[in-house]
Amino acid sequence: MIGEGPANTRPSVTVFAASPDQGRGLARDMTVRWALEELGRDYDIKPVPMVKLKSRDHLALQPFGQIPAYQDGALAMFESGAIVLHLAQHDERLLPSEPADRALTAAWIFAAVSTVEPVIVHLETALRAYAGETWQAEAIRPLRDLLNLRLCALENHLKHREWLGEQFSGADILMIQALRRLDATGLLSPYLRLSVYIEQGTARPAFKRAFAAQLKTWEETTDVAPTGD
Ligand code: GTB
Repeated sequence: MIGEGPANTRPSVTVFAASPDQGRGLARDMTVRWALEELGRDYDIKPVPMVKLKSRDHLALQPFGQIPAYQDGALAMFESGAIVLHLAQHDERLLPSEPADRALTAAWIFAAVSTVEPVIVHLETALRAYAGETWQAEAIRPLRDLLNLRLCALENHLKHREWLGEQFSGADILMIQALRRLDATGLLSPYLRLSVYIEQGTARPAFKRAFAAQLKTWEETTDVAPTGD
């Protein structure tokens, strides 16, 4: 543990009451759950029904009306990347203490959320929006090209190393979760090293515990009718 870490408090994470990913662990609460599991921290979940996402109460926690939001004692924050960084800052298991490694790992955290993930999300959005259109392939070409640039760069970076930095870190959690969103698209198939990288991450006991927990949430929690703000 480095510096003033989270004490003996029990954090909570907002999650979809009924995730549209149907338990595939693709919604971003999975990222936070995985980080917490790597640290062996217990946590509560707060399921939010879809109709409550834009309620005043939830907007006070997450200004964009999204999940996840994170609370720990007096601390309340949002953005999965920032939450992982917050958790990692206090623990070498997710962010090394050696200054150069630490700075580079932080760079990879930002690369995951700002250089790689947005391209994946924009492509997903375009695939959905243009589904069934004869011109879909042409319309998404610029996004596919950009995605391939990003994936080639990552494939090359990982060619001779196990993880993004010198050790497994919060950056790998964020990057692997972003890449997992491509699973069903087939777009990862030319990238053999990236496929193995995802397998390495998802084989970790902490990933498996987080995955099982979010699946249980999906199986057990039903979305409920609105009751007003
Ligand atoms: N930048 C924010 C962060 O990293 O925390 C983005 C948060 C975000 O996009 N949250 C999504 C959300 O709350 C859920 S994770 N959306 C509701 C809204 O915006 O109103 C994204 C997601 C949703 C569904 C699937 N799926 O079905 O496979 C995968 C990922």
